[in-house]
Amino acid sequence: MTGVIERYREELPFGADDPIVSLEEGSTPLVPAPALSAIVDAEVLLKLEGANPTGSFKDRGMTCAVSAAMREGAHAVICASTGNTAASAAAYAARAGLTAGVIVPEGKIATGKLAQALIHGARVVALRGNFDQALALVRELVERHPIALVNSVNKFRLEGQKTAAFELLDELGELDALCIPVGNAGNITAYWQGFHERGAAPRMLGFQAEGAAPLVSGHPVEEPETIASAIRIGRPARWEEAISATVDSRGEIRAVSDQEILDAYRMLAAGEGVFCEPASAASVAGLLRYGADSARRVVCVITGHGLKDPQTAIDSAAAGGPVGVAGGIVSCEAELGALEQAVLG
Ligand code: AN7
Repeated sequence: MTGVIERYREELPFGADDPIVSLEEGSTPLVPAPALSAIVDAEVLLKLEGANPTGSFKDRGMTCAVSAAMREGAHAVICASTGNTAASAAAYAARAGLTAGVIVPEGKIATGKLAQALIHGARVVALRGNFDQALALVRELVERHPIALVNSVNKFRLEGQKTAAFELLDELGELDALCIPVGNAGNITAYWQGFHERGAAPRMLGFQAEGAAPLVSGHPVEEPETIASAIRIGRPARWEEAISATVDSRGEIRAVSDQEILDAYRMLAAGEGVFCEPASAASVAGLLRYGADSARRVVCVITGHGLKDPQTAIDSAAAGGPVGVAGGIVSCEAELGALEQAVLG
């Protein structure tokens, strides 16, 4: 397979001679979700963006942002991030031989994402502040220094991420609704751009965590809070675009609670065999809470892999769940009788 620039080059702002930095992202699985389909009485499919090279949808945008940075002769890239953008920027910069700086809210990003940024050789800056402060500062920083900003305020990020909409249309022909988690609102904007360019208009159903839902309340949240650390964002950079996408598609942006996110997270893992990170489960939590309306075919975007955030999985499994997830770990002596008891008891 090829990366998204090669696959969709005629629909992207790259010529045949442009340098391309790719890890063969995109072309991710679109799997049916029979258990969910039965619950909501619609055909539900899951777009598994955690299957991208660094484990999230960010790679689609990063191949474009870093390729464009190379074309412009940049030597360094930088981003503010709740974790996944940092991991992706670090990987693509390493691939390109560029320096990467990532600014993350201190103590607030999942372990796997931190591990990725570090091992790919990025300079990791832990900011004593939240994502919104990090993004505001980094935007000022790039005004003063020749460093390419690879957050989704960079239009090449959206260009790359719109390819996920192309893949859905190429595979399904049509769909009625798209359920998607919303943080900085780049991805919902990119999907809508992709659908629009192809003349399609599924309803865009965006979901924010209750404690970080500025697009639902209509005003910025100064101190956003949610277990879904990836979408702990109070001042989305693509605010107007996200609102336009939902208005133009007759969709909506609504809130789900952390409890609903965790219930959906466990349901996906135990009921569908799909392990995602908590933020990704917001799309499914929203579908479960608000229903499919009249949609017959719904795609939920599963934005990041569950292995990004192992601690939440361990804590969550130990706490048990509504779908009968086994509790903690069963300790056992190295002896057959004890093992029989442990396995069958
Ligand atoms: C798994 O990495 O903002 O609405 O800095 O990691 O486009 O922001 C991550 C966002 C959904 C929300 N799901 O997408 C970052 C960052 C996952 C994410 C979102 C993010 P946007």
